[in-house]
Amino acid sequence: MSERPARADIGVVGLAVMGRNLVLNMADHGYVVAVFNRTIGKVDEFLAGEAAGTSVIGAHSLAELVATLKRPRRILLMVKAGPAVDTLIDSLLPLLEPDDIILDGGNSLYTDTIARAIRLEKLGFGYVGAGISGGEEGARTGPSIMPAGTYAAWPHVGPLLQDIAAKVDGVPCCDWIGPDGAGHYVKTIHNGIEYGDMQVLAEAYDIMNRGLRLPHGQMANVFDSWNQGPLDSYLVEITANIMRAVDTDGEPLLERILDRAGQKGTGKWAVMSSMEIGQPTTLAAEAVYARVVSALLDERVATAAKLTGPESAIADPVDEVISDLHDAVYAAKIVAYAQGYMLLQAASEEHEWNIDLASISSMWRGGCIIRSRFLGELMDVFAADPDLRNVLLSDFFADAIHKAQPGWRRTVARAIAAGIPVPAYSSALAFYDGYRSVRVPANLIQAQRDYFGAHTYERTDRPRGEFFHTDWE
Ligand code: 2AM
Repeated sequence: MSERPARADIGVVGLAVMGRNLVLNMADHGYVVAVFNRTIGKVDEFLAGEAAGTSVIGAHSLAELVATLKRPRRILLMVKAGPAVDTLIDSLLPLLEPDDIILDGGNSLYTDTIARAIRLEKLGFGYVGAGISGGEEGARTGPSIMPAGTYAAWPHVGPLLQDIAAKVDGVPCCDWIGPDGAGHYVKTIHNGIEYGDMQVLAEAYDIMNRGLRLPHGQMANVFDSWNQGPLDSYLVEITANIMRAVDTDGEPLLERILDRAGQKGTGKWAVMSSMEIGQPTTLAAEAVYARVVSALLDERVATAAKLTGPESAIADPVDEVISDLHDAVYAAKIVAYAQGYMLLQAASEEHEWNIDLASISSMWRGGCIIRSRFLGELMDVFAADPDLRNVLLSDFFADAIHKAQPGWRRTVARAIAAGIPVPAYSSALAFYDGYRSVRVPANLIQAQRDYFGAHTYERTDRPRGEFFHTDWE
C-alpha cells in the first residue's frame, strides 16, 4: 500500500466482536480509527461490511497501522488475554517512539498488566490497562471503561475513552483509576460482583420455580416488579425478559437450556485475589463454586438417583415467600458489594493504588453488566463519607439490611428445609452474622492449633501481642 498521512486518532489491533464494536463506537464519535488484525482477511471483511462508509482505515501490517497514527500514537489492543498481548507489545515496540501509548482493553490478569506497565514505562512509553465491561452491546453503544497505568497518558486517551463510554446523568462511566494494574483489577472485582449478582438471581428463580412451582410468566412479573424498586438493574431486567422467552413450540425457552454454567476465569481471579489478600469475598466464591457444581452435570444426574433429600416444595403463602425473597436478594446483594469493596480497599492499600470507591461506583452505574440504581446509592454513600470503612456501616445500607433481615433469614430457613441450595443467601448471612459478632469460635481453633502444633495464643485477660502456650496433654 502507498504511503499515507498520519491522520488516525487511534489504532485498534484485534477485530473480534468487542474490538469491532469499539471501533464503530469511536467512528460514531468522530474519531479516525486505523485497524489491524492478525488474520488480515478480517480487516478487509470489516471495511467492506460493518465499517463501510465510516472513517475507519484498514492496515495490513502493524507497520502500516503505526504509519497512519497521529502522535503521540495510541494503539488499543483488543486481543485474547495472555501471551498474545506480550507478542504484540514486542512487535510494536520497535515501530514506536517514546511517549507513544499502548492500551490493553482485554480481560488481562492484573498482575500481567502491572509487569507490562513497569516494563513499558521504563522504556519511556505509556501503558494503559483498561478494564472494559458491557459486553458486545456496551462496546458498540457505550461501555463502562476502567483505565489505569501511565498517568501522563491520561490527557491523550481520556477524552476519547470518555466519549465512547456510557453516560449517566451526563457523567461518563470512565475515569482514571490509578497506577499500573488497578484498572484490570477493578474490572476483575466488577466481574466477581457480577458473578454474585447473577447467582443471587438464579437462587430466586430456583425458589420460585422448584419451591413454589410458579409459571414463567408469573416469575417474569416478579422480576419486573423488583425492577421498579431498590433492585432496579440491568440483570433483573434481562432476567424478566429471559423468563418470558419461549421456544418455537411456545414453551419456556429457559427450561430447554442445559443447567451448566461456563466461566472464563475473571470471577475465579477475584476469589483468588481475595484469598491472597485475606478478605472474606465469600459470596463471589460461592457463585464460582455454584458454577463448578453446575458443571458436574453427569455426576449430579447420577447422584440424584442415590442421594435423597426433602421434597423441594415450599407450602407457605406465595406472596409471603416472594416478599421475603425480595429481601433476601437485596440483603445478599448488599453483602456482595460490601465484600467486593472490602477487597478493593485492601488491594488498593496493598498496591498503593489509591482507588476512589465513589468514582468506581459512578463508573459502574452505567454501561456495564452490573449497572443499577444500587450503584448510584453506593456512589452517594462514598461521596458523603470518603473514609467509610465498609458499605454495611453506612446509615443507608445498615438500615436497608436491618429491614431486609427477617425476610432474608426466613428465606434461607425455607430453602434449607426444602432442600433447595441457596449458597449466595446463606453464605452472605453467615458472613453478616460473623462480621457483627463480638466473639466467634476462633478461640477453639487457636486452642486446637496450640494443642497439635504449639502455635501459641493470646489471652482475653492479657494485652494483645503476648503469646502463651499450654502443655495440653
Ligand atoms: P485472529 O482473528 O487472527 O484470530 C480475539 O481472539 C482476537 O485476538 C482476534 O482478533 C484474534 O486474531 C486476536 N489474537 C489472538 N491471538 C493473537 C495473537 N497471538 N496475535 C495477534 N492477535 C491475536
